[in-house]
Parts: sequence; C-alpha cells; structure tokens
Amino acid sequence: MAAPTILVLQGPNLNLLGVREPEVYGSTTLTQLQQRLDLLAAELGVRLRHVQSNHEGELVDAIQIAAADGCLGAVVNAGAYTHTSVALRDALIGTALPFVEVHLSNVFARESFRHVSMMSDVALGVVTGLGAAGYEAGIRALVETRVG
Ligand code: CA2
Repeated sequence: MAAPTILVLQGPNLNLLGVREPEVYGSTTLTQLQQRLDLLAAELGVRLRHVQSNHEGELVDAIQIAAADGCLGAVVNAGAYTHTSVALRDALIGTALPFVEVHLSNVFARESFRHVSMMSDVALGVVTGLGAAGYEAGIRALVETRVG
C-alpha cells in the first residue's frame, strides 16, 4: 500500500526563500527546506506533496486535489494570503482537510495586519516563528493525530 501523503503548501513569494530577506526568513532555500522535510517524512513513513504557488486559485486547487486524493492532511504556510484569503479558508473548511498553519517568522512580533489569520481558528494548530522546525512539528502532529 502507498504511504500516506501530506500536502506541504507554500503561498506567495515563498519561492524566494533563502534569496531575499534572510534576516526575516533565514538563508535556507525552498528546495533545501523541502529536502529537509522529505528526510523527516521518510523517517515517519509518510510522503510529502510539495506545492508552492503565487496564485490564490492554484492554492485552492491544491487543497481540493489533496482532499480528493485522500491526503492525510496539510501543512499550510499561505504567506500573505493567510491574512486575507476567504477562498483558502473556505477550501480548508469545505474539504475538511486536517491542517497545521505554519509561519517561518513570528507573525505576532511583526505588523498588526499579520496578527490576523483567516484560518487559525479552523486549524489543528498553529506554529509561528520557529522556521523549518515549525513545518516539522506540523508534519509530526498530522502523523500523530491521524485517524485510521
Ligand atoms: O512568516 C511566514 O512564514 C509568513 O507566512 C511569510 C509571508 C508573510 O506575508 C506572512 O505574514 C508570514 C511572506 C512570505 C514571503 O517570503 C519571502 C521569502 C524570502 C524573501 C522574500 C519573501
């Protein structure tokens, strides 16, 4: 049987990781982050489906497709769409895909508009400010809380 799959969803501008603003987001590139998470996933016996998009509708599509494919859940860093996107909130609620909201930076130590999330209240949990370790915590939590 195929290993259970977790969607790791990255929103707008996260393709710039490690290239711009290393003082805020660190010097690890998106590819390096994905490789690190893949190592953890292999240890835990799950697979990761990595999706990054700068387009809101593509992020909605990825959530719907993950749910239709029977993915175990999602680790979601929706970037700036976290703070604005009713469409992503609706997709997460509508699909009932269990998810952990993750932010590399501590959004509560930043501008007040980043303190608002359209999805925190429907997430299993939220990890903010721990960099790559936040994604790892999200993956571990999904594996530990999975039903079936
Ligand atoms: O801290 C996070 O992970 C954020 O989700 C990142 C978003 C920001 O809008 C959220 O408030 C918090 C921004 C992602 C932009 O990523 C960049 C990475 C490197 C260089 C420039 C942008």
